[in-house]
Amino acid sequence: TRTPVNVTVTGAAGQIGYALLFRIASGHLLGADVPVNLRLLEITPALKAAEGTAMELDDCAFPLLNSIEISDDPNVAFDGANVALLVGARPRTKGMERGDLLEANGGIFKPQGKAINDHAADDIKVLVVGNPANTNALIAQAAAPDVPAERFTAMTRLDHNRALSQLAKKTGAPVSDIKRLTIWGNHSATQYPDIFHAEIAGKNAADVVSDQAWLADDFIPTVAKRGAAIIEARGASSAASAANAAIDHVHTWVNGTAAGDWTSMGIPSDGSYGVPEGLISSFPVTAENGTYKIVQGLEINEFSRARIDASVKELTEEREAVRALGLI
Ligand code: NAX
Repeated sequence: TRTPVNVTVTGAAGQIGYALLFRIASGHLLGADVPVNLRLLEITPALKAAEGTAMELDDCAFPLLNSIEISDDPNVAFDGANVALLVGARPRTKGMERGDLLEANGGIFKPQGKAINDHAADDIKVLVVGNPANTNALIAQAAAPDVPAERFTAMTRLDHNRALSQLAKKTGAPVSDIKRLTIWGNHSATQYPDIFHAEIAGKNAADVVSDQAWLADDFIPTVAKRGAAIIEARGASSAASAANAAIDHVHTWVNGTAAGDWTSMGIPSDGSYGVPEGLISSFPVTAENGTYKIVQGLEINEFSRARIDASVKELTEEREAVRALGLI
């Protein structure tokens, strides 16, 4: 049998944690033949709730779940971690300034990055879900100088999946017919879902839609503001769909993209497509054998260029702000 993989989940007692842990334990994260050791990190007051979730995990008798450990110490929770899902974060509360939000999250992601640096396994792969995800990933990465920078990623897969679904609805095509969609930039309202390179059953998606007004006034804002629409409807933020996207992100990273397709991941820029080096921005990527590559050579039209630049500008400002706070 295979050696179990150590998977650390932070914010394990939260609502995304609750939707995520059972799918990791049932084999959806890494594969139906890969046993896992779950390491749950929570803040002290939430340890009891995490224990309750662990009791339920026990009660599922998952054949692939080798062990569960719960801790409020990042040095313990990240010890030997092969995969880390950083879900717990400080949400923006009413009246909170951006600087305060970034500072509060720096207090979470800087020590977690250091603990990953000092204790995680050599093959560690990190996905940051907790918002502001791209900049939190940057903070964690900066605190982990011994870990290759490209192992720190931020989640835009939920945005990617939302865009797939909206495009499928508009065109009547099944989502499985849609390939090569891209989310560019920040996981925020400035993100840019790009259909100009996407294909629907082999035909260019922008040609199939051929409705510029729908694209600019409906599709892009619907995808970008979907999180707020879910809160409005549910009275709580996206949880099951966010957990599903986290599963998709790691599964694709580890097991690869399908031939002829790509996905979207927030990753450290190498300068491609004019995105300043080091910013953690969403790109079209392919993955193979546990590593990913930015899809190169796509032609970026004027419509796309302006939107990518606007989102990248926001990321640059966030980087400046955390730099000024001494967080990177
Ligand atoms: P919850 O508030 O339900 O859960 C967060 C959990 O994190 C809590 O149990 C809390 O005790 C824990 N936590 C806080 N600080 C911690 C620390 N230092 N170490 C370990 N655990 C800590 O939030 P939930 O709905 O689960 O959302 C989690 C994060 O995901 C939020 O930041 C949210 O904004 C973000 N999201 C990101 C998305 C994305 O696409 N990238 C989409 C969904 C979601 O909005």
